[in-house]
Amino acid sequence: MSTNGKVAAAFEELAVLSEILGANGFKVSALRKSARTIEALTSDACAMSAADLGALDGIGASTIAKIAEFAKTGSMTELAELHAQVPAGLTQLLQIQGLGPKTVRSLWTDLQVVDLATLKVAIDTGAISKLPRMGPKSVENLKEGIAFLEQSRGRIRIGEALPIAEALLRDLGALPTVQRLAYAGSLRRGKETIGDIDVLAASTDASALMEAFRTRADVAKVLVTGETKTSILTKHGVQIDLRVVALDRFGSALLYFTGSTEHNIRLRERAIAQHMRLNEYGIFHANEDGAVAEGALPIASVEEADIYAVLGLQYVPPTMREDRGEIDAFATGETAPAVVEIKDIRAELHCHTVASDGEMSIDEIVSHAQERGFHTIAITDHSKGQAQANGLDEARVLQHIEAIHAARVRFPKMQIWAGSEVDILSDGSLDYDDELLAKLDWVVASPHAALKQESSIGTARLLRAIRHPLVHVIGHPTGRIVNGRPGLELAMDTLFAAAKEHGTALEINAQHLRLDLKDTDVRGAMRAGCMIAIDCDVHGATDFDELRFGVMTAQRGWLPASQCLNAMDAVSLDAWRSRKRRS
Ligand code: DGT
Ligand code: CA
Ligand code: CA
Ligand code: ZN
Repeated sequence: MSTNGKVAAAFEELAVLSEILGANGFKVSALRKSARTIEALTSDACAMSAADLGALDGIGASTIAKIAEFAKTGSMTELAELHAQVPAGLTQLLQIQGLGPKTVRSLWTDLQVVDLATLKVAIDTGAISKLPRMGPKSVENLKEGIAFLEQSRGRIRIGEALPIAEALLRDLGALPTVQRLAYAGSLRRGKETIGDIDVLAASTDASALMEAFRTRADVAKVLVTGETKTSILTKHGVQIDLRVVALDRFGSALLYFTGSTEHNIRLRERAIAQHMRLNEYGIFHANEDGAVAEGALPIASVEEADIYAVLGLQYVPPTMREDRGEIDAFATGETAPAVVEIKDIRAELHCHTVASDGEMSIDEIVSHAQERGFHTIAITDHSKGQAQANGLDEARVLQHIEAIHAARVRFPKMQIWAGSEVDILSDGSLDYDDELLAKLDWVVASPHAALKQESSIGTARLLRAIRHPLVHVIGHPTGRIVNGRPGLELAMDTLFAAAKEHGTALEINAQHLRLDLKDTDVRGAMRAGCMIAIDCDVHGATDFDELRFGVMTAQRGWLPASQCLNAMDAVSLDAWRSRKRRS
């Protein structure tokens, strides 16, 4: 947030708290007006003279004094005083759709409601109906608002957030006045869960842009709106922050709002050490006392890469901006780590046909893989223990192998392997015997049940599968579901060492529900020298699109293409496959 944004937010907060405390309407609207005026300023309010501020519409002496105090101390005494008078849980109620400061005040003074819990009590006991304008319909709306707030708290999976952001960018990008548009934040960094979606835009008509954003069909509630920032909640409970920035400062704003905060702190420290200053408006020369001269133009601000270059760094991909050693690794002159990219992926090594729980026939899956420019596909339907997924018994496996091999004549350019996703049973044995496994071209072994085993037992179970000479890859090694279940708690370093020793690959299951291995474990496996398969675990045609989540997770684990099976050429991959079973 820029200083103006912070000052405006402070005035808005003053207005809300005053209203809850029962201040007169003139005072409340004056505070709101100050907030809007400051928010819309094109120069830094804290750096403006009292005379210049006073000339602005709606800015009086007390506002000027508060801005001066904020410029000096970074806070406002009055704000702290008001906060001390209002229970913290009370202001949180404002997030409930349709609940404004006036009603919150009545809830507090008439019914002694101080937070969400006491509000629920007031609703359950019927006390709420004592308030004016609280008929049965309003109470019903309030209940819905509470349920919605509770459900929308917390983080959503990246696979849910990314399509929302893409649809938004498509819509806003269609406005002729929009010059540049990007999503930033954790979404751009490819984190497995997203707190809120951050979008940046440069536009010749900011108010038309904000209007278009606020009035989209998907919007359930506008949380804040102003000239430079609008925050909304979607009907699915996702918060989206849209910020308008200057076109010639887009790169620095994108860098700032992509984060992570920790990465940005490192960059700012580096700037200071080189007598420069980095902020969301650019990278600047600093004068003797470390400040930026007023009106100074940035050394770089249009593209992120230029700012990195000024700092003596190569461009750091967003997925690696977590302060996990990337600043040193990307210093100019170093050989920066090159991570695997979507375009490197040429094989899918884990997929299911209608034979088990997939939606496509063998030919349909193979043609999808071919259309995506892949050279290899391994078809890996479930083993017999997965009865609910129509897992194949021995007789069906033998038929299936023949059917898969028969497809080779119809797809002469594709390398097609008959495989299985064989269940790793709770003791680490596999769901098929070795004789059958040996007949398969490709074996992915995965845990599906008993995912709450004690760590030592789970680790021994996985170790047994890793050591099995006929297994190529361990599929979704922990069995976790993002935001769903934790999965097996394993001694990862032990598994990585064994996987390296036995040449068994570990999977990054690219399904956004799984992302298993997760980013930090990918980093561990990468360092241990393991081979990694990034697989979409395809059940339907759209699952191929999950690849990007797997690749971002791989990048977050610094995985180079050279350690990714799916990035090998067809001949090398086939050689790896046969060598694996000989060793
Ligand atoms: P999230 O939304 O919880 O998944 O995580 P982020 O990383 O998207 O965080 P968010 O939405 O709070 O802010 C987006 C980025 O903006 C964040 O990664 C860094 C930057 N940023 C926001 N506020 C601040 C701040 O007060 N200080 C610093 N240094 N950076 C900030
Ligand atoms: Ca965010
Ligand atoms: Ca945000
Ligand atoms: Zn599976």
